[in-house]
Amino acid sequence: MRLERLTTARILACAALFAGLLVAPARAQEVKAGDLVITQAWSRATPGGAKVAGGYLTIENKGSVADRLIGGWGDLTDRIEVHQMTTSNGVMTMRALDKGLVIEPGKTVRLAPGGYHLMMFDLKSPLKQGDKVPVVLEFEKAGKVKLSFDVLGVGAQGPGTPSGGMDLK
Ligand SMILES: [Cu+2]
Repeated sequence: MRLERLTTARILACAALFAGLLVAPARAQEVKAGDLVITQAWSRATPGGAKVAGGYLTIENKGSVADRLIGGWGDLTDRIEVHQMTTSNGVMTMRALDKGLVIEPGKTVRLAPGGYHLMMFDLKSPLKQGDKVPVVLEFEKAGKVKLSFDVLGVGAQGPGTPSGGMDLK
């Protein structure tokens, strides 16, 4: 069992290396808004008919006061909520952060699968790998910030990961 896991990890590490050799370093989109710097905004392709999709990104607060990510909307969705995924006693639960997600000064907050994430509701069309999905995110202090999610593969864990769906075109 343990051996098997190690082997899988090795294969994944290999795949990552291999992908890294083939794919030119992706120039990550960097969006500045006031004291905030937002990078690595991405989402996942939605399999047949799914009406919701997650959104992930990294937010750095270079300022001296806290800001708060409240939510947003976009071309394909009228409602984006900030959610938190937690696991307790083996059960995963998701809840909306009604008061938003605080980005403390000097800190970097990463929204990623299994933790904080954005949730796009009532998608008007499916997300396809390779698409860019324009959204507007609303912050308490930085205001409305335009950016787009890079749509990766269905099982992607993030940009640049083996299953990240970096296309080789
Ligand atoms: Cu959610």
